[in-house]
Amino acid sequence: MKKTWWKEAVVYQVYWRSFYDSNGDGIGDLEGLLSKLHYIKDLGADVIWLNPMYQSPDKDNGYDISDYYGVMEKAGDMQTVERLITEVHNLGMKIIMDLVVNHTSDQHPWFLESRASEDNPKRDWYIWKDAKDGKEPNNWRSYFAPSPWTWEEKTGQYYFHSFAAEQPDLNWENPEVREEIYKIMRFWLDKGIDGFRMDVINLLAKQKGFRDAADPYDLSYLGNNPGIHEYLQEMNREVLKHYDIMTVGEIPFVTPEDGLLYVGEDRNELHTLFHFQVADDMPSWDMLRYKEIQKKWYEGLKGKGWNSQFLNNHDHTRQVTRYGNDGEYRAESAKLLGTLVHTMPGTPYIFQGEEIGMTGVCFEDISDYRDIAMKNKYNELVERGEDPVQVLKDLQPLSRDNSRTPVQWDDSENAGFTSGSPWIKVNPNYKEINVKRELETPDSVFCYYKKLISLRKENEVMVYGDYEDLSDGQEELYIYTRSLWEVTWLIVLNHSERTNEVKLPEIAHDGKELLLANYVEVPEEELAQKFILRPFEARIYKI
Ligand code: TEU
Ligand code: CA
Repeated sequence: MKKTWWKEAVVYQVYWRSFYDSNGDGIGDLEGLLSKLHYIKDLGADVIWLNPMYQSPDKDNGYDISDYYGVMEKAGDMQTVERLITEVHNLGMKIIMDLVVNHTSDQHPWFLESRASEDNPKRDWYIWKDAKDGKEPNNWRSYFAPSPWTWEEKTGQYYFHSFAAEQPDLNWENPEVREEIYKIMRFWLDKGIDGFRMDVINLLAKQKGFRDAADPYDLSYLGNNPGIHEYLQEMNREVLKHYDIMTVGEIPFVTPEDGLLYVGEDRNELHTLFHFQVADDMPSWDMLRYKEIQKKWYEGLKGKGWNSQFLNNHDHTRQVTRYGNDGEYRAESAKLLGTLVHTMPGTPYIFQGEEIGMTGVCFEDISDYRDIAMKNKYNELVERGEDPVQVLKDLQPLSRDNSRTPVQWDDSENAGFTSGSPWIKVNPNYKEINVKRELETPDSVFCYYKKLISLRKENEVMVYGDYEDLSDGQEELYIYTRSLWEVTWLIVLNHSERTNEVKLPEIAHDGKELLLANYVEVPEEELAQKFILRPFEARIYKI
């Protein structure tokens, strides 16, 4: 497998509006990020993934863009972005930005033109369809709305949106659209950014005919449709291959089989991808399922394509709450999950705040929630007659706002995130969980992450090593190796609130060197064949 910088990198995701507010308006901003770059550098991350900061009415926190060449006022301005790129590079890091080109804002001038009249030259830049028997053209649902079709009275047609009505989908069949997007991409790459995280990139090609779905709630009809690979290969030819960058596609509904079509090294499409077999499809921890997913992806991509590892982002509940234990074993389980993400094959991602073990929230009132997906869903169900209290309760655990609360910097008011009033409530546990305290505590989650990351830098086995699961069928224990040439690492994890006995594989019977552990004291006189793991204990050995 070819060695590249983006395989060896650790990516740190900055959801800037919740990162750090520099001017007291309650919203994080790029100036705030600039002032905290040293923190990210100190952690050891190599690449920053910056969520969208383009001009936008901000209905979906920047994923509804009205000007791809402009910067959202809340975030900063073009000079700040340029300074950010320079500063990140000066610190020896790289920066990738979101590319959101499946849809635009309904306020984008292209859409304003498109909706103006049926004969407007931009009409075909979006997807317009006649009504069918006086109703929507098909029975599909959209991510954020009951239907992906919104009626436009003026021209008597529906337009299509995979997400909210304020996010109309572009028509990628139109070559003018594609050319325009490539121009935008070159503009940002020429400014010096180091790549793109490509928002729902497998949704660009739509199903021919828009036929009714057997199960409208299974949204997979939205993605992986014929034509998608031609678009991505064209994008690669026209833009990507001319730069030394990294591209990571956000690819819902993808399986290891079709994943290779996107990231196969001989395919000339993308470098790596986010699949959602864990984050979207595994609501709570399920060890057997997780192992199965990892195994299939490893075997599917081995030697041919590259994976990404993450357990949360700005769309998913914080990992320690969802997949760990955010009570008694918060620090231990946060470290255990970090160990997993950083020792599984693929490029690891850290979502801001994860490195201090931030937890999810549960707001008391729907008015405290900001996320359009949550609010739309709530309204839909309540309007349908369901009990508002129950609806809120059902939606809370997986609300995207769970992970969007401000980064907790210290124990001062608003967790030191802003001197004003934060755009979304701060998690009340900031007095206990905050960066300041983490930096002062030698065995904190932050310090553990720092060690994990530096191990990766110093040891290629963690990046390029073969993976083998030695714990098939075990529901609480995970024992696996990574090996490269003569080097073998053994990772042992106990994902449980109980103590468990681990029978070690024969290769690990003698001569183990402990590289990292998430408990301070590790008994020295352990048996060669087995040892005891405490709740959420994780260790990495060289054997
Ligand atoms: O997310 C796509 C999306 O629908 C996710 O909510 C979903 O959980 C998963 O990632 C894919 O199945 C992207 C952005 O990350 C999200 O913030 C945007 O709201 C959305 O696209 C629309 O642009
Ligand atoms: Ca601000």
